[in-house]
Amino acid sequence: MELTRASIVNSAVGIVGSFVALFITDLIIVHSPSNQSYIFKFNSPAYAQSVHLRTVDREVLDLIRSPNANTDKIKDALPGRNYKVNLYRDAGFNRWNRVKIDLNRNNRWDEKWTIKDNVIIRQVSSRDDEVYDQKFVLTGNQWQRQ
Ligand SMILES: [Ca+2]
Repeated sequence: MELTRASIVNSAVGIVGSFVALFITDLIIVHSPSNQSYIFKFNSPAYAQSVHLRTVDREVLDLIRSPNANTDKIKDALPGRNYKVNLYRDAGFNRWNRVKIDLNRNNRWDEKWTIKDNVIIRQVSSRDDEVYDQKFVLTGNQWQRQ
């Protein structure tokens, strides 16, 4: 009898644990300069429209600030992430000058960035339909909505 009860409790804990794990993988934590954490559901408009630097922002900024490889394009420059990042160096530029980001890897770009004269502009498709209806400019460690 006790064994049966214990195994029922174990099963229940296992099931609840699975749901918690599923829930956690669907979230991403964004750190603000004040170290306060903002939690957004991954790929929600709130995530895409965040003015705070997200993990993806920090990784892309590291990429575009590092010296260029000898190529004009890198597909999936951050493999293994939930998001896909392509880098482009157009004619006339000696550094990466465009970035495309697919936040949920559904083959529709959620964001396109342009970098010119050290100004970084981020255009966001808040509905993930490649219609870029939001615009931000990087100012210090925050995105300034335009
Ligand atoms: Ca997408």
